[in-house]
Amino acid sequence: MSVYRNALLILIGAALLLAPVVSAQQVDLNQTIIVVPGDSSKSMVFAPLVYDTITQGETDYFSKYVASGTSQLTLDLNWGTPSNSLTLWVNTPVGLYGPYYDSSDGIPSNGRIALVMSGSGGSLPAGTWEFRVYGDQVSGVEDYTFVAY
Ligand SMILES: [Ca+2]
Ligand SMILES: [Ca+2]
Repeated sequence: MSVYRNALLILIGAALLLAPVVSAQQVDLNQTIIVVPGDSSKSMVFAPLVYDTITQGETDYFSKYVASGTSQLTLDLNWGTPSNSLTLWVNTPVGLYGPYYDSSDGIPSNGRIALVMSGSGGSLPAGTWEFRVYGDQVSGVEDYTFVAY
């Protein structure tokens, strides 16, 4: 009887281990997308732009459909107040990327996160991408723009 019980406990233990294993596999998939600093001097006048505001602890969600064969995606989150900290998460079809901070684009205190994501195999995973802007450390109400193109 105790042998069966031990076997059952091992099975339960194995089942509990499944969740972290799956997470680890998603982390490994990060290698399929390359993220590099974007060009902060570039104008985004011609790109579709969203405007929103954020407070401490708030999360804003945006999404974009990435067509198959898309080689890269430029992300530009701009709030312009370096004393406030906003972070950017990118939920791709192959896993969650982030958080990205002001410093993630190589320019640590300009209140802006400019990144370029590209697929290591030549194209990005197609599907709906979700972008999360999070109010990491925000005094009052911070306004910002965000664009993904
Ligand atoms: Ca908001
Ligand atoms: Ca920056």
